[in-house]
Amino acid sequence: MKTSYSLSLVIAVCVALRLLCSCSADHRSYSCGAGIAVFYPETFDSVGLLPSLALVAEPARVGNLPRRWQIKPRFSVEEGVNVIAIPVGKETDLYGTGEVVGPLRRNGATIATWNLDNYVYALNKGKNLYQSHPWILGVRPDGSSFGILVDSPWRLEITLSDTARITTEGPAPRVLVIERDDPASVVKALGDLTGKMEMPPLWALGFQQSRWSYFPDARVKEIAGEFRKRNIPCDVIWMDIDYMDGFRVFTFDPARFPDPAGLNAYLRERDFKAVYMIDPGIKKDTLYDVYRQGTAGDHWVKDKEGREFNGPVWPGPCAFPDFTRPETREWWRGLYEKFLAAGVDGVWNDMNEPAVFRVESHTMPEDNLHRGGGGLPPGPHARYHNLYGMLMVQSTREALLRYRPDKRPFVLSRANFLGGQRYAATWSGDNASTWEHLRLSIPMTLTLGLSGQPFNGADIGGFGGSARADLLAHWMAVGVYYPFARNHSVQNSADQEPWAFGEKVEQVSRRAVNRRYLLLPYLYTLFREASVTGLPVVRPLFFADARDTSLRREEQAFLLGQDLMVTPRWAKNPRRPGGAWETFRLEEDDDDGYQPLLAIRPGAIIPVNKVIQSTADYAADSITLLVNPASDGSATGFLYDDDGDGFAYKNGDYALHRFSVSRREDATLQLDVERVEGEREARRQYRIGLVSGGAIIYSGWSDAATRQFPLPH
Ligand code: MIG
Repeated sequence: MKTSYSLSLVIAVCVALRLLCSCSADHRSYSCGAGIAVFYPETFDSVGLLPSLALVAEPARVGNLPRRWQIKPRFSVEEGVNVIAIPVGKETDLYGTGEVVGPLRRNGATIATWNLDNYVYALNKGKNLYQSHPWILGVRPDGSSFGILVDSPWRLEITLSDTARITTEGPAPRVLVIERDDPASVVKALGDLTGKMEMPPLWALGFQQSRWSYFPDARVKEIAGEFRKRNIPCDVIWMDIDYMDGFRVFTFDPARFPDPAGLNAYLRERDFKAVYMIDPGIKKDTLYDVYRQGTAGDHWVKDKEGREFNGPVWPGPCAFPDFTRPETREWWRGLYEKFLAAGVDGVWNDMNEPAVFRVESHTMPEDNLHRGGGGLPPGPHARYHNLYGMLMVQSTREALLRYRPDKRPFVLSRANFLGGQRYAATWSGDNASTWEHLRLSIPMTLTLGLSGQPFNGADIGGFGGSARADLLAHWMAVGVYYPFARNHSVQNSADQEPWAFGEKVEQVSRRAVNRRYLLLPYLYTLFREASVTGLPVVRPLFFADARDTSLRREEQAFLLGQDLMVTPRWAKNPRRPGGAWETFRLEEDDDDGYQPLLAIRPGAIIPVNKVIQSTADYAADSITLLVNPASDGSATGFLYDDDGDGFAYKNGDYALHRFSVSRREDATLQLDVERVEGEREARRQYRIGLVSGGAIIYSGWSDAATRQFPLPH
């Protein structure tokens, strides 16, 4: 009697302990880093979801879920559909969700993750475009912030409300949650989890000119010539689809582009780079060498019966490389060898959602088969659809690295996935030449930055339809602040080069592009910061003060880095962060009613250069430091400097300089320059441009590391 009593007591205690243990040490949710937790659904289909191509590493358990962890996903199944409900709080402002149409603040919005060729964003109300980012950034009234990463490449629907709701017909995914004190720290943590943009070549930060398409080669030369003749700085000319021989990728039209190497050399001599388009659809043509190789190597995506899948794109019926296969990616890399040897500087991967014509889905069937390999399991297209573009640009980037090991790759991709900033820059696809899309481009570039992709921009002037003079002028004036700044337009539209609408628009455009090149030292420093920290290049105004809730909806004015505020001329009642931001002009005569207002943060120093016609002339040897001293007279700023290309910077051949300005008792400003990182030596002179009352008051030049400048009155 006594024995059995104590035995059942022991059993009861054991059961209770086990229960306790499983509560505090739940195998389904745990900490995987400081302020980062992962939550698994009860049944987790690792074959359907792993390996994660969004994350750079598997989230390893470092401890139990901290007590009082706020954001906890709840998993359930409703009518066969997996549902995740995540209470995020009534007062929280929600952002992120990547490349979609809509306002910066995304409360109340529903988006879908399903890469879609979405001409002028007309399909599906713009709920899904070319790229997918299953990622939410939440900012609470006190500025404390969180991030929610739904680690699934399958189609999701995400509704942003007090309780965020995610549904998927794919397997129930795990969810990672980041907790930080402010939104910038959350975005940095996203960069740690999903990787960062590698440092691009400096030329990719220059202004770029494109259209569908410049041909023949004489027209390309003419466009390049116009830029130089008119003194409008420009770094890159883009070759769209018509350079190809009958839309066969990796070929050149023998009549229109008989001598691509000659054309590229011509451009290079005039300090232009040449970027060429490559699409994934391979023309089904048994005389076409790439198609023959792909067939011989069994590289094509299969239909559900296991036969070669064909779908129409530009060249007519096409086969599509199965980029989930390591052998196929290796073959794809190899195709670039000869192509790059023609002097191609960068690659533009388009149509890689993948886009397929004449079907309602605009893509291939979801039950097409991908074979995987090298750790990726075989799976239906539904599993790999959102990863198709990412896998394509990964191998494109690797090809550039392989065949031009001394150059930094530049790849632009239309489709991609969360984490895809590791491989390619992006643009927001086929926008329209409308005022609405000009305005929309700002929340879109901000949102992509908040979703891990710093290197992005919209087609300046708009793609679909024809721009009008005034629209182009305003678009040039604002577009030069996109991290990726390229004018591009659809075929058969009115010309929209900066000079296409006459003298006035040309003058506005020249001033705008001049401003971008003047700001290049600052911009390049921001790209360096983005590549190291994952912070965006353009940032929403609320980054200036995460606790000022009045900034949370501002999507006309924005920040370039931390120190420069850009306010378009058409902004209606734009908000301003607190503090003595100073508005200034970069060039004496640049107030034409189009150029955005620029303002410098109190306590900031912004390094600017002189106007140059391309980055080939960039020499950070005479730098003007724009200074807006804080109330105590102090200011700080940074300048990153390296070769502008290549990888010597990875071995110390770079410099990060810190500038500090302080006010001295004798009413002079003292400038101290200190190299805080890197070993690169530079002979450089500086002057101070004190920003005051809308004007800039310049000191003389000095090359001393410490120097006093008289305080102007
Ligand atoms: O079906 O290559 O978004 O920038 O000019 C259109 C032609 C295919 C779509 C891209 C656009 C490009 C166009 N491409």
